[in-house]
Order: sequence, then structure tokens, then C-alpha cells
Amino acid sequence: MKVVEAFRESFGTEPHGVWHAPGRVNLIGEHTDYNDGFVLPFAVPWGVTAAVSPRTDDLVRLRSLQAAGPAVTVEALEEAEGWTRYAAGVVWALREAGHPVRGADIVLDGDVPQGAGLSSSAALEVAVGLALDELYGLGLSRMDLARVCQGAENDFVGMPCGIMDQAASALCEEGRALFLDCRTLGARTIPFDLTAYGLQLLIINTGVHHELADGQYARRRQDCESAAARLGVAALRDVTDLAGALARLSGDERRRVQHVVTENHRVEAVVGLLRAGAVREVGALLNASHLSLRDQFEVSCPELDVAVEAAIRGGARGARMTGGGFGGSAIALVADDRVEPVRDAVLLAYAEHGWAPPEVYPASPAAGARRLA
Ligand code: GAF
Repeated sequence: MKVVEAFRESFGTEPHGVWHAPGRVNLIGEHTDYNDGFVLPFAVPWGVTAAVSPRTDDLVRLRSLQAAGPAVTVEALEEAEGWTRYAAGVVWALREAGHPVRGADIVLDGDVPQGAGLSSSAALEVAVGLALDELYGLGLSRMDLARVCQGAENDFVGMPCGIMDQAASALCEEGRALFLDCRTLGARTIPFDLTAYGLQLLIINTGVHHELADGQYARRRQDCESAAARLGVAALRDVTDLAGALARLSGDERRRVQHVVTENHRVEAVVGLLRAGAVREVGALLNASHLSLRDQFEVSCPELDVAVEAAIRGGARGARMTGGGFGGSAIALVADDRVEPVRDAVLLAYAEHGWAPPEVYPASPAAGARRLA
């Protein structure tokens, strides 16, 4: 394994083990996780592989095969920079939670397509977290692991994300989607076997990441929290009378609530369809989710909208943006015999706009985090 060779080369010893954690695609349930709502992601076949050994001091030495240069030594976690913050953050979050974690030597190798919005950062966190859990004998449950990694991202990296990406990476199973209640953290996997229905789930990587994304994410979260406070509920999950709630709100708050409440319903509807084996019927809900994210939650962008519209024109059963928005990827649910027309329609639409061609490729639900060696 490349990562083991690089470990030997960097540190002159064998790693104690090798772990892998995947990125994710969210089938539906967008911007619902931090509203205590429902999400339905699945793991993708790409992720981060980590070769790791524990240390007897508190140093963290890190190397990534995707970053030029030798291993970086992090003496004080707070001084970590760039990509190393995600790994240092996991060590920090474990220590904050009272776990007896000392230093580690870590070499990382990732193959999550860049800029695709498929959660390479969560994959990195979960791979490192799982390694440390095993090496230091912490006995964390998979959900505890996801929470620690979310804590690293929230409180160390400073990105106020919800639990979805880390939970997906830690808990997903091959051939299945993960139905997660982000309030109770109750998680169930549901068969999501596309081949049995002659379907493919295409990822359309727009290749763009609009710079405003990070600030806008925090603003959407604030809109949701202020709307919940105005409505006197703990979280938007608790809104049961949508019409009544909308009548009490205006502007951004009104639109955000409209999205979150209807999106939670859509997740439950998709779960019902998957359980009934009606996978082909999921498409309309994907389309509705996209329109809601575009018009009510306002996190789409022209590149995502064009990808979704072209995919539907090309014969997709449904399509939507996936992940946080403002770039990254769209997904399209497509019958096997429509894959080429959908791909052609998307490429043509991008060419007409004068945009660089997006990457279009299928993804099937892969396994969650695990030890490889
Ligand atoms: C990003 C966040 F990290 C997730 O927690 C989630 O909120 C998602 O955006 C939107 O659904 O991926």
C-alpha cells in the first residue's frame, strides 16, 4: 500500500495499522442536520486512508500524499495550519473529551475527487479518529466517533457543520443508505441497491466552489436558529404546523423554515419509498428538494442549477444538488439506458455556458470506516 511505503519512508518504521474512512453523497435531507432533522446519506467508494502509529510523547507528525513536502511536526495543536488542522482537531477533540490520547505519527492518502463536496474533510477526521480510538483502546461507539469528529470541525477548525458527514463516514454500510435522526442520533441503514432496479446514481462534479460558501453556511444556520427562537421551538424539527409557522415569519426566516420542514418530510417519504422497493419513484422528491434548496434555502448556484436541469432534460428520473451548496456536486438518479443521454445533456449545457466540462460518474453505496491492515 502506498500509504505504508510513505510511512516507512517518513518515519523509518512500520505503522501499527491502516484505516480507511469514506466520503459521502447525501441522497436527500439537506441543511436539516443542524435543525435536529433527518438525513439520508450513503458512503462513496472514495475516501481517506491513514497509516498510523501511537507515540509515547504528545507530538503529532503528519504527512499527506496530496500535499507536497515531508512530514509536518505539530508540537502545539493550536498551531496546526491548513489541512493538518483536521487531523490535529481530532486529537484535540479526543483530549477535550477526556480520552487519554497522546501523540501519533500519521500518513494520509486521499482519493475523494477534489472540490466535489463529497466530504473529504469528514473522511480525514473519521480515519484519524478511528485509528486513535483503536490504538489507544478508547472503545468509542461509531456515533461517539462521529461526534468527536464533528466537535473537531466545529470547535477546532471553526466550521459550524452538523453531524451528517462524520456520521455517514463512520456508520454507512455497503449497498445501503443511512437514515439518521439528527436529534436522537438514532441511525438505521436501508437497502439502496440501484443495480437491482436498473438504475445508477450519477455524481456531476461542477468543479466549482464559490468562495462565499463558508460564511453563507453559518448565516443559514443563524437564520434557522433565529426562526426557531421566534417560533418558540427548540429546533425547526419541532415545527408541526407549517402554515401557522409561515404566517408568523417573513423574509429569509420564512423561506428557511419552508425548506427545512418540507425537506424533513421528503426524507421520510424517500425512506418509505426505499423500504417499499419503489426506488424509481424517488426522483420527484429529489427534484422538489433541489427547487427548495434553490428558491427557499438559497444555497444553489448557476452551475448546480444547470447540471440539474440538463440531467432532467436528458432523461434523469430526478436530480438535485448534494451537500452544503454553492458548488460541489449534483446527483442524478438515472435508468441504465439513459446514462449516456444524461451525460451528453449535461456536457452540452456546460459547453453552451462556456464552462469547463463537469466530471460525471456513477457512485454506488460503499462501506463506512474500517481498519484495512
Ligand atoms: C455540509 C455540512 F458539513 C453538513 O453538516 C450538512 O449541514 C450539509 O452541509 C448540508 O446538508 O456538508
